[in-house]
Amino acid sequence: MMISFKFHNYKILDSTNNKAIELAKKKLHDIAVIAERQTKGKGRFNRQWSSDIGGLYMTIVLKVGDLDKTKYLTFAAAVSVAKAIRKTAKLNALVKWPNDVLTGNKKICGILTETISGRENYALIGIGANINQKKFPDSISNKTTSLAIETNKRHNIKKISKEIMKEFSKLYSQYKKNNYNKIIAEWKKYSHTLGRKIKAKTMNKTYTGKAIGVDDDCNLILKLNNGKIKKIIEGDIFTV
Ligand code: BT5
Repeated sequence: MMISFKFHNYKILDSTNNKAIELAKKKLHDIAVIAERQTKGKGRFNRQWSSDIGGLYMTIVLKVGDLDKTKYLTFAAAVSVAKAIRKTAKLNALVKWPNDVLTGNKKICGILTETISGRENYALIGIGANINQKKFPDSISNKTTSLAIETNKRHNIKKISKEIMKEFSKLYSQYKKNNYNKIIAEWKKYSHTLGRKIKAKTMNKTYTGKAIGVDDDCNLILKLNNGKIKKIIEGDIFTV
């Protein structure tokens, strides 16, 4: 059964993830929280997410079981965004490990998954996608793009959010049937990462090698320059 998500729309929020946490604590789920802009948009590791008007800022609230499995939801969200971009803007959107969507080698979307654990567990899947922005802060402008920059026209944010949720619903129904392999397979189909020479920066170390796969747990498998195989569990990657 495909579930449909109710949209909760706001003009401005500090972060749609924070609002999602608040609503999940009131036991709301199967909803998508959307803001037109954010004052404190967040990325992973306490980074900032540039959240001017023109972008899509959306957090999906799900009630989940095993929190170890939420990484599949991050993959599912990235694939959903890539598919929605391909459909609405006819661009070659690809997913980059672990939580990005790229077009033309530039970041157009990032995903931040947070969780609430307790008697009931929730996953908050935050999606930031650049739609109609024409400018970004200097610090990120050379590695960032938007649909408007790529296509030279404006796009309907609401329509794209619906398209993302349509794709996400399909993958989420696989998730609920424990068909994680289906999600991984879809992610691989749209992968920008696999087959590339990359540098992976983890908390403690940097590794250089070729991305030769993702395993069943969404970890990135690198073949290092010295021939050894290294599993990357968290961090950031850069093409070299
Ligand atoms: C991410 O983190 O890519 C996750 C971003 C998630 C944002 C959404 S918006 C809706 C929801 N509510 C929130 O508060 N967050 C989520 P990470 O992989 O750590 O990448 C963060 C880095 O991306 C920053 O340090 C910048 O270098 C860069 N960046 C910041 N704003 C950007 C933007 N609008 N577009 C592309 N790159 C950006």
